[in-house]
This record gives sequence, C-alpha cells and structure tokens, in this order.
Amino acid sequence: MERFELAVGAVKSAGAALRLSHLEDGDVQFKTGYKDLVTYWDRRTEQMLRGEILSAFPDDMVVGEEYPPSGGGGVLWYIDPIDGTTNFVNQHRNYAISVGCWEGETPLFGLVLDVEREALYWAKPSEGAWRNGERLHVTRHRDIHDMLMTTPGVQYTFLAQHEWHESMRRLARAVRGVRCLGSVALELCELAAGEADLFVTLRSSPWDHNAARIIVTEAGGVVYDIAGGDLPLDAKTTVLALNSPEMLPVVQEIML
Ligand code: 2AM
Ligand code: CA
Repeated sequence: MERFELAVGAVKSAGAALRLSHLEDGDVQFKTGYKDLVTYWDRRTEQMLRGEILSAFPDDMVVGEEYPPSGGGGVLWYIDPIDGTTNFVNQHRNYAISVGCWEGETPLFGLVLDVEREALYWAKPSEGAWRNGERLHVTRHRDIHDMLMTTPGVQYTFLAQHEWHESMRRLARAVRGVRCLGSVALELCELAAGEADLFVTLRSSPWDHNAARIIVTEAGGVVYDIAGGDLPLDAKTTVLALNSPEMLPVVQEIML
C-alpha cells in the first residue's frame, strides 16, 4: 500500500473512534496550564497512527505532538492526533486529525480530517486540493476590506502583549471580520476552501500546519511566517497564510 492510501485509512478509522469517544474523569490533563490540554484520546490516537505508519514504513520518521520523534531518517511524517484539543474537550466538534508527509523539503501529501463533519481535506503536489470529492480554490478577493481573517486564539493574538500586538490590531481593523475557530489545521483548510482570505497565528508547531500548508498551496494560496519570510518545516513558528502572493505587500503595509 502506498503512503497516501495508508494515511487515508488510518485517519478515517482514528476519526471514527474519536466520534464515538466520551471523556471520562481523569481523561483530561493540563500540560502547561488550564489553557493547554492533552487527553487520553490525543495520546491513543497518536499511538495508533504511529503504529500503522511505522509498521508499514519502518524507515520513515514520525514527528508528532505527544511523543518524541520515532523511526528512521527517511520520509518525514508530521502528525497531530487532535488539532483543536480545547474544542474536542469543550465542544466535541471543530477538531481535526492532521497528517503531513514530506520527503526532505518536498511535500508528498497533506491530509486533514474535520472529524465531526467527516470532511477529509487532502492535497498532493500538482493534483490540487480537495474536500471529499470537491476541488478547492482560494478566494479571488484583492481588497483588504473584502477579506475575512481567521486566527485560532483571541487571547493570545489580541490580548497578550507581544511584538506584533499593534500590527494585529491594525489588521483586524482593516479586514471585514475576524473569526477564531481554534484549530490551525482547520483554519488553513477554510482558507483553502475559499471560506476565509487571510490567516494569522503567532504560535504554531510543525504538526499543526505542515499538512494543511500543502492544502493551502495546492488551492492557490501562499504561506509565510508573519514577517513574510519562508515558513520553516521543522520549527515552531508564526504563520501568515494568504489567498494570493499579491496580498503580501498590502498586508505588510498595514502591519509594519
Ligand atoms: P492543539 O490543539 O494541537 O494544541 C488553538 O489554540 C490552536 O493553536 C490549535 O491548533 C492548537 O493546537 C494551536 N497551538 C499551537 N501552539 C499552542 C500553544 N502553545 N498553546 C495552545 N495552542 C497552541
Ligand atoms: Ca494537538
């Protein structure tokens, strides 16, 4: 079986288990505090995905959120068993399983499952971006006043003090509206689907965005770090995703 087919099967069966899941007492733990959660289901899902990937491709390397990297040094997988854990715990919706596969700097495919909607987003280079059977395209908006911005967290993006604080406030005033879903992967997929035009987060990990960035790119969008530089593959980073490279100077003029 090819890696893509294996990933689709593993993600769908993990999604089916999460849809049926119920949180029991003791299933939710704090990592760094009450806003940073991990559950029994994050760990169990990541173990299941790692097991399936590495038993079929033992020389591949898996980098995920909940466990140290494992495997060999070959094709690199970035997996987030639950992106949007707070949504999983508090809403039981608006969370995703995210699996991105890379050979060096070359993307092989990205998969993001919106678990409760059973919407499978996927992309492969030059095969386009898809949601189930529907081809995805970013919007054609070029006027900042027409644009909808998404960011995963109000508290961190707008309330915390950081070097981009005033830039975020100016950007929020310039766009038509700001939406916060609480999942980096799903917000990037919304942009790919033409349901938002501009995405910003001030903190994202490789497993949060490395699957969905392939989907955005294949849908015609672009991804940068917040300063408009190359988005790194293997480091925590800020992320700025846009419906077009033409919008970068417009956004930068507002932010800088
Ligand atoms: P997670 O659910 O996998 O933790 C919402 O805050 C979004 O930002 C989610 O996609 C969340 O991923 C991600 N995120 C990345 N870094 C985070 C951090 N340090 N604290 C909370 N959320 C973080
Ligand atoms: Ca996670």
